Amino acid sequence: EASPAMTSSGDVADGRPHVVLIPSAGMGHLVPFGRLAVALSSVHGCDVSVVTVLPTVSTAELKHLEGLFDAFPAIRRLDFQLAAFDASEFPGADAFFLRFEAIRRSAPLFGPLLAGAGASALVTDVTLTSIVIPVAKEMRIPCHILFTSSAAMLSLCAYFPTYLEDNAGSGIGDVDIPGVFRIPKASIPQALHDPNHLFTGQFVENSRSLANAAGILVNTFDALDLETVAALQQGSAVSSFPPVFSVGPLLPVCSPAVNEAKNPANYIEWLDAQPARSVVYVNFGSRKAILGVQLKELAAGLEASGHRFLWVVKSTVVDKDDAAELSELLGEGFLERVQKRGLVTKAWVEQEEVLKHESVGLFVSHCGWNSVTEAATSGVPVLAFPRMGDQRVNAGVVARAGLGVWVDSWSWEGEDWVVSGEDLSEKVKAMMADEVLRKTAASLGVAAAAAVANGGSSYRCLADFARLCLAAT
Ligand code: UDP
Ligand code: G50
Repeated sequence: EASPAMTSSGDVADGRPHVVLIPSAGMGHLVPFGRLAVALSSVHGCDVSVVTVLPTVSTAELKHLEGLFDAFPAIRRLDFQLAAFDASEFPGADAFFLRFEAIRRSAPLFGPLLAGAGASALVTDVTLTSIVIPVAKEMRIPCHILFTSSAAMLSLCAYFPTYLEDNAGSGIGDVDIPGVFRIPKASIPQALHDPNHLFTGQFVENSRSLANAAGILVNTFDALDLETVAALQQGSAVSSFPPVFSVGPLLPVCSPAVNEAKNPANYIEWLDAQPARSVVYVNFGSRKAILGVQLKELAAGLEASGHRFLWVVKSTVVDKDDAAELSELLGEGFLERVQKRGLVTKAWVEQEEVLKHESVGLFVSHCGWNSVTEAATSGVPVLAFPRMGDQRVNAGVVARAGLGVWVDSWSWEGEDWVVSGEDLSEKVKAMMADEVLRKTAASLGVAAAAAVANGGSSYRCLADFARLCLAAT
C-alpha cells in the first residue's frame, strides 16, 4: 500500500484526518486505545497514529502494542521515549500511578513529537488531560479525551473540583452530583480521601482541565449509561461541559497477534468440555493482587458453590505458574479437591474469548471498566467484587443496568475484614440459578451489538467524532 503524500502541515493529502492517539500506562488504559485506533482506522476512514510511550511498565503492554502494529499496518507507530524520572519522591507509590506522573512530566517533549507528526486532532487518556491540552492549545490542534472508565466515574471526575470548593476544609463524604446521583463516601476511590496522594493531585488537575477538552469519548453505550451522559450534557453537574461521545463498547481487536495466544493452561479446551452456562469465570484484572486471606475465602466460596469455575489468580506473592505455590496460596488440598470442576491458573487468559465462550455462565469481576464492557458485550452476568479505585462506582453501574449484582456492604481494599467464603458461595449459587438476570444480561449483549453496528448510537457517535476531526483538518 502506497503511503499518501504529506502536505506542508503534515496532514495526509488525501483529505483524511490524521488522528494521533496518546495512551497512558496499564492494560486497562492501553486496551481501549488500541480498540479506538482500529475503529477509527478500519471503519471510520481516519489516518491514525498511536504514540508508543517507552519503556512500558509491563511486558503485557509492550506485547499488546507490538501485536496491534503488526496486525494493523495502516496504524502508524510514534515512539516516544520517557524523560528520566526520579520516583524516590514518592516512596511506596503504585507503579502505574508513578508512570502516569513520569509521562506527565515528559510533557515538554510532546510538542516536537506532534509537530513532526502533523496531527489534525489528538485523543489522549484522561490521566494526561491537564498536561496534553495546553500543548495541543499552543499548537492549535483540537484535543479530545478518551475516558477509559464509566460515565458515572466521568461525572464524579467532572464534578470533583466543585465538590472540593464547596466542602473546603472537611474530608470527602458522600458526593451528590447534581442531576446525576449520589456517590456514597464508601464508593469514592480510596486514594481520593487523601489530598496529598499522588493520584489525587493528578486527578484534581485533570478534573479541572476536562472542560477545556474539545470532546470526551467514553467507552460506554446507551443501555449502560444513557441517563448519566444525558445529565452531563445538560450541564447539571458542570456547566458548559464539552460534547460527550458514547462510542462503546469499543470492540475487541480480533487478531492472534494482538491476542497473544499462549494459552498455557489450555483453558479454551477445558471450557469446550464443560456444559453450556455452567462455568463461573473469576478474574480481577491486570493491576492488583488479592490479599492472601481474601484469596482463601474466595477458594472456599467457589468450592462450596458446587459449580465449575475458571479462576485466574493474580498474586505478587507468587510469580511462577506451579501448582505447589498455588496450593499454598489457596489452602491445603484445595486444588486436589476441586480438580474435576475447577481450573486455576496464574497465566494471562484472553478474557474476550473466555467471556464469549458458551460454557461461561457468570463472571466474578473486580469491575475494571474494560471488564464490565466486555461482560456486557458477551451478555454474561457479573457478580461485582470491586477492590479499589473506580471499581465501586463501576459496580454501581453494573447493578443499575441490570448486568449483575453488587453487594455494596462487602469490603474492599484497605478495610480490615474480608468477604467470607459462605457469603460468596451463596451469591454465586443464587446468580447461577437466576434466569431473569441471565436474560437481562443477554439483552444487554444484544443492545451492545446494536449500538456499535452500522447506524447504531455508538457507531453514529464515532462517525460524528471522525467528521469533527475532518473539519479540523
Ligand atoms: N485481561 C485479560 N486477561 C487477563 C486479565 C485482564 O485479557 O487475565 C484484559 C481484560 O479483558 C481487560 C483488561 O485486560 O480488557 C483489563 O482492564 P480492566 O479495566 O478490566 O481492569 P484493570 O486491569 O485495569 O484493573
Ligand atoms: C485507577 C484508579 C482509580 C481510578 C481510575 C484509575 C480511573 C478513573 C478516571 O484508572 O480510571 C481517572 C483516572 C485518573 C485521573 C483522572 C480520572 O487522573 O486507581 O479512578
